[in-house]
Amino acid sequence: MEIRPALHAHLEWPTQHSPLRAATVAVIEALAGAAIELSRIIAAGPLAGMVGESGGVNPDGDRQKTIDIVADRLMRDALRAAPVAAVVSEEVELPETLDPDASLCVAIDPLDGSANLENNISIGTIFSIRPKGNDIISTFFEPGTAQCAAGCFIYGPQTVLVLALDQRVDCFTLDPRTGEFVLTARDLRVPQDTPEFAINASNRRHWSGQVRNYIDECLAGVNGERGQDFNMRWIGSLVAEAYRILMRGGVFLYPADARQGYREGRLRLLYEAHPIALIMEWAGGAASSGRSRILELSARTPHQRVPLIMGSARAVRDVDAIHLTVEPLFESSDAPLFARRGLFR
Ligand code: FBP
Repeated sequence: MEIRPALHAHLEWPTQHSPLRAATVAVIEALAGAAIELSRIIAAGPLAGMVGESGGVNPDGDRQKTIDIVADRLMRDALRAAPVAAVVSEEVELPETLDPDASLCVAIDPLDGSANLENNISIGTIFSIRPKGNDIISTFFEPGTAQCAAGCFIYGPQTVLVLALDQRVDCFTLDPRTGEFVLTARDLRVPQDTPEFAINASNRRHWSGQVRNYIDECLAGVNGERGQDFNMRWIGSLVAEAYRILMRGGVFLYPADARQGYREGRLRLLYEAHPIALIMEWAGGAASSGRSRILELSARTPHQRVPLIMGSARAVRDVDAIHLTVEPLFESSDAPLFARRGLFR
C-alpha cells in the first residue's frame, strides 16, 4: 500500500534547512489549521448558521457575506500566531502589521468566490508568501517573482491544498477521518495539449479585439485557424478553474474589458494572480496579462486588479501572440496594455 505522508511530515522533509524555509513552513501549517476549521464550517453550510450577508462591504465595495468575515478572521488569527510581519487581506483595506520582526509577508484571499457557496460549488482560500524586504509594506509592491511559496485550499467535494513550494507543486487532500492533510499528488505538471478554454462569454461584447480573436478562433474548431475543436468550461470560481487546469490543462482568461471597473480585469494581483501564477509556472504552465508575465508585475496598490490568462504554456503563448498582433481597444493608466489605436474586430 502506498504511504501517503501527512502535510507536516512532508514539509519537514529536509530539502533545505534555512530559517526562511522553516518560517515558510510554519505559515503554511498555520494556514492549513485554519483551512481545516473553515472547511468544516463550509461543509456544514446552513447548519453552521453561516449564510447570508454580514452587512459590511469589502475594500472593493462588494457586499461581504458572513462566511467572508469568518474566513478572514480565521486566516488572520492563524497568521498572527505565525512568523508574519504583515498581511494584506482581500477583506481589509490596508496592509496590517503583525510582528515587525518576523521574516515573512502574506497576501491572502480568505474565501475566493464565496458567492458560489449558495450553489454548493467549490470555493477556496488563496495565499502568497514572500520574504520581508527592508521595508515591511513595500515588500507587497515587489514583483511576483519575490514569492517564496503560494497555494490555495479548495473546499469542494474534497478539501484540497495545492502548494507551490521548493519550485514544485504538490497536492494534499484533507482526510476527514484524521483531520490531516495528506500528500495525494507529487510534482503536478499542467497537461500541455488540452483544447479547452474558460472565459465568461457573457462579456464578449465588452472584450478587446485580441480576446475576441482568440476565442473566435477556438470556436471555429477544426476548420478554423487553430485546426481543432475546443471544449469550454466556466465555473466562476478561480480556485476550481486553476485546479481543473492543473489536472486537465487548457487555458483560463479573465481579461480586461470595457466595462466600468474592469479596465484592468477583475482579479487581484497580490492575492489572486501572483499566487496562481506561481502555481502555474512551477507546474510547467504559464500566466500572463496578455502583454507581461504575471510574476514580473508589481502591484501599485494593495487591491490592484490585473487581466489574467493562465494555463498550459502553449495556449498562454498563443493568447500573448494575438496581443502582439492585434491593436488594443481601450485606454487605461497601464499603457501600453490599453493604449488606444482603435481597431475593433
Ligand atoms: P471575488 O474575488 O470578488 O470573490 O471574485 C473572484 C471570482 O469569484 C473568481 O473566483 C472568478 O474567477 C470570478 O470572480 C468570476 O467572475 P464573474 O462573475 O465576472 O464571471
